[in-house]
Amino acid sequence: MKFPTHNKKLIDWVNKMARLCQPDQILWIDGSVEQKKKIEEEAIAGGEIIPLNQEKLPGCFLHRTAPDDVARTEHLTYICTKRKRDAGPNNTWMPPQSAYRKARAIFKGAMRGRTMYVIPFSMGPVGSPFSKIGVELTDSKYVVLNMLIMTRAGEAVLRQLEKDDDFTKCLHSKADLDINKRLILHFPEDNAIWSVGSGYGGNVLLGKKCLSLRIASFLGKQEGWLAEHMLIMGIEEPNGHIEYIAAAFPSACGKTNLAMLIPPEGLKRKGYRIWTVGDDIAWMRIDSDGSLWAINPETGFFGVVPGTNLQSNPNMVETIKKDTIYTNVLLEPDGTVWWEGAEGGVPSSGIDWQGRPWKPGMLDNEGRPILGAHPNSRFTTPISNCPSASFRLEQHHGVPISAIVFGGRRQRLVPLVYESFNWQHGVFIGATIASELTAAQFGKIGQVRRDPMAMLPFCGYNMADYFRHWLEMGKSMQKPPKIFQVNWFRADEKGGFLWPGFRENLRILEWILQRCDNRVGARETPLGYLPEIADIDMTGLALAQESLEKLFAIDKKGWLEELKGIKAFFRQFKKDLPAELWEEYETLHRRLLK
Ligand code: OXD
Ligand code: MN
Repeated sequence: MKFPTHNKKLIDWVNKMARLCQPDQILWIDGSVEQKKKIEEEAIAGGEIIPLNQEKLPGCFLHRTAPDDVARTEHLTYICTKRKRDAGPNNTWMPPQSAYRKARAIFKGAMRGRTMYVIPFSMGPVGSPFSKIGVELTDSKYVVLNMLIMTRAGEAVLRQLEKDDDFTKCLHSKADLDINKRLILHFPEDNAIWSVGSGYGGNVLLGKKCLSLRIASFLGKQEGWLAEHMLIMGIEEPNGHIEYIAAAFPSACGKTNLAMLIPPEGLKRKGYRIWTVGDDIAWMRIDSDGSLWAINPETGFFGVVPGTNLQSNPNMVETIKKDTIYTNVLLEPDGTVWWEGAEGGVPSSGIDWQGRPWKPGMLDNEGRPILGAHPNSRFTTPISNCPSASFRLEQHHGVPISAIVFGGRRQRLVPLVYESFNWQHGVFIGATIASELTAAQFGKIGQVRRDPMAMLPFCGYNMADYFRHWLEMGKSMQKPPKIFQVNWFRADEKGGFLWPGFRENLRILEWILQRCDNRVGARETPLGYLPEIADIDMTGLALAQESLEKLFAIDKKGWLEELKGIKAFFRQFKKDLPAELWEEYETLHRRLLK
């Protein structure tokens, strides 16, 4: 066959993988509108996607996954390093030889009767020193169409690969979509990813979690940069100056909503405006000015649909009106879509996410309501359609980061906001972030799961080494960003939220930015620097003084208890944990006892 590249490494690898998977044909994705259209038509004909009402939702499609293939399967996700120690205690490990052997047996002949698509893609602007190239081989048209939204894919990337032949080798096959033959394998030492047996985005859009977090975090450690599970947003201040922050939150804590918030009425008078750079992933490097700069390697949002409405996220409501692939939502009779928590009323009938007739109020065998959309149903949509999209998305060095924010969901203990004393203390805060599980999702209310830097499911190597890398990065910067922790979820004794959240969170970001250039003071506490309540602009927000005080209260006894959980978490890393983190632990302990 004729190859559209001279890159020998790429040609050899495609040939080798084709011999293994035995597709009927191979098609190289060039990124053209015509080719995309053709693949869409074939996907419609084969039932992989359903076109939606093109008047109301132009360029939009619906896809349904298999009912047991609706989320990332963490227990089938492996880090395959030669030494178990290098995967660390928080990853599931498999030795590379057995991983390849097991997967090869499933990939063998898996693409018979199908086309193998070759998707050359760039995470980050093509040719930027911040970017990385991957090539995904897949037998799924859904994957191709999603990758065309989420990444820069096509010919320009192949041209870049003529100059620099390095790329992440990403192999995916749906195979039989059998959960018993599903494996999501990462080989950081080979710069390779093999995913088989799934069609769910987080498992198969290999540029996303697999490359941009697991493999990239490993590359970042080797090359001196950071790949993080963070949103990036610009806050345009009343004087027109834009400051950028990067923020890490575990899943289901509102990253996407925060990244594109619309200022609350009370602050609008000041002229604030938000610019969205990214909602999920940040790649950050120390640039020649000695400070930290960040790009969002993606070009789309792959977000959770339920709960998206004008109250939670008006910019997203606007974004997903066109050029969007919906996965596992309800199909209405007029060819539009609906999900629980959508704007407007509940439809009187539809086809649910599993393709079955649906009416509101239907119950399953156990008497529970049958949902129209799966709770993890998704939209895949281009950032460029978002009304708050930053004008700096294509800039090769990204944006300068003034503040790093860590957050979790904590009903008690953690104040609404506080600032770390310095970088090392900030790394300790990030390393000990935890989030409470809600009864509806995971059982025991209040149970805390530690999720360092919100990277627990995404760090591609030993987290002790990852913490060390963070500490080293701080030493290499002339002007490191300040590090903060926020908690939008603190509750009163009855469990009611004390803080309204959503757009009101800008009031806290305003204080953070004022701290970054020393425009406002703070009080020193055992935890870090806390705001004077009067320094938070509360114009237009009626919140009782008592609630505000509770939001910033420090429960020393509770924190001493918390330290026990942190100690247990740190101990699993044994002697690998950087001494600096134990040092921070001890000094926090001493400050709390004073
Ligand atoms: C995501 C996640 O899909 O964090 O972004 O699970
Ligand atoms: Mn995420």
